[in-house]
Amino acid sequence: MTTQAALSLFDVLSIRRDFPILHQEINGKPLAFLDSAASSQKPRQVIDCLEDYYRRYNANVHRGVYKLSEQATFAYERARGKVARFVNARSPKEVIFTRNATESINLVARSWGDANLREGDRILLSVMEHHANLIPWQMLAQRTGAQLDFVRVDGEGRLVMEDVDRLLTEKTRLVAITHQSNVLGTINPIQELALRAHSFGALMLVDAAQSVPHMPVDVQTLDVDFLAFSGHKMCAPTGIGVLWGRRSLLEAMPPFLGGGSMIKTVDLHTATYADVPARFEAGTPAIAEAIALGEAVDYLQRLGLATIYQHEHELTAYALERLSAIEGLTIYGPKTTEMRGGSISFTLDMVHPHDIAALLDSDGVAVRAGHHCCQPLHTLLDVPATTRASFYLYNTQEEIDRLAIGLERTQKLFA
Ligand code: 7TS
Repeated sequence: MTTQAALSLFDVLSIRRDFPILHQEINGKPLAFLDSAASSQKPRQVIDCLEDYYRRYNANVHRGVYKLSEQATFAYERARGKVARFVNARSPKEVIFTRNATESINLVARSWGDANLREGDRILLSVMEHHANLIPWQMLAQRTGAQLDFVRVDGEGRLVMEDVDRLLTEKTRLVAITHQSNVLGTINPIQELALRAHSFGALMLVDAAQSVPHMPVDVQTLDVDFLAFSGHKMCAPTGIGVLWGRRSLLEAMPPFLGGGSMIKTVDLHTATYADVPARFEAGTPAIAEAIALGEAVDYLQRLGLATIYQHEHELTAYALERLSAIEGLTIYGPKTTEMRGGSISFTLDMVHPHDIAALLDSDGVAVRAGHHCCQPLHTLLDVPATTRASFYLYNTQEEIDRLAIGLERTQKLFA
């Protein structure tokens, strides 16, 4: 199928009509939003859902016996069910609402990590991890005396799988690796990694912040133990994230935060804790945001994650082709779309990544520049920063043309 044909099957123009924010001018030019890896835009269905909650049934959950509280509780728990089905969890009890992927990973590090890790234990990470899947393990290592090992990446930005074989031992208690790199775009072989981790008795945690929004993710097929992701990267509001965990593991884990809603009984000196997931949801949760996450899941599922993935795949192929043709431009990460998602980071000779982003912004093209919270990876790539374009379901070929034209102009300006 040609790129044009594939794109036309996916009715991107009608999808764009769902996203009010896209229909505006920036610096006198139509907005081309190419920074969805940082945070996605929201369709009107999700915005309306938030408003509907506050207008019609705003109330705290799991406490009131009155109508509004029951309605809010029902909608909040229904959203949990939608998320559970979305990742093919065995039960909604395996879904814990957090603030974001960062908090989900910290929850595992604090709760499971502190209870289970000892001096001499090892945690296997990769050098492409976002700080969210690095710092919590550094902190855990400092608390427990555990040590961190790192799988390297090759010149194409792929994990060096021989490192996995070399570094995985009986001492490894956890493998924590990203499903899709937010810098390189690399999609990692999670199923294979989980298989190898389990063969050494280690658990497998997946940072799915960049995969769940973009492709079908099934925790049973992947056969992993923990999966963390954020609502705001998948058309939902900020302030809501998810930790999926295998139920037997969650049930054995101590609480992360203490407070209301996470207890069974309390006296002045001790308490017993609620069952999962309530045990891990202390305090008033992000009710509206969780309900709107459920709406975002409905929205993505109506289109189909395989279809969304295919659309982004076509856009990425086109972008790789266009950007590779620009003189002095270096792309970091896989140069083909095989096992690759739609985050493309690059440098342009003689031009600072921030200047590129600023010049593109003057054309209405929004991209991110910096180390993208992956400073160790940038150190290894031997660049302080890159510029990154990232795509989602509402992006078009025409926006990639504008990116490429803007980059060609920038290159000429600085040549
Ligand atoms: N993991 C990965 C792979 C990410 O890309 C991000 C956010 C996170 C974890 C953390 O997500 P949060 O919602 O908890 O903040 N990545 C980016 C990015 O690439 N640009 O801005 C945020």
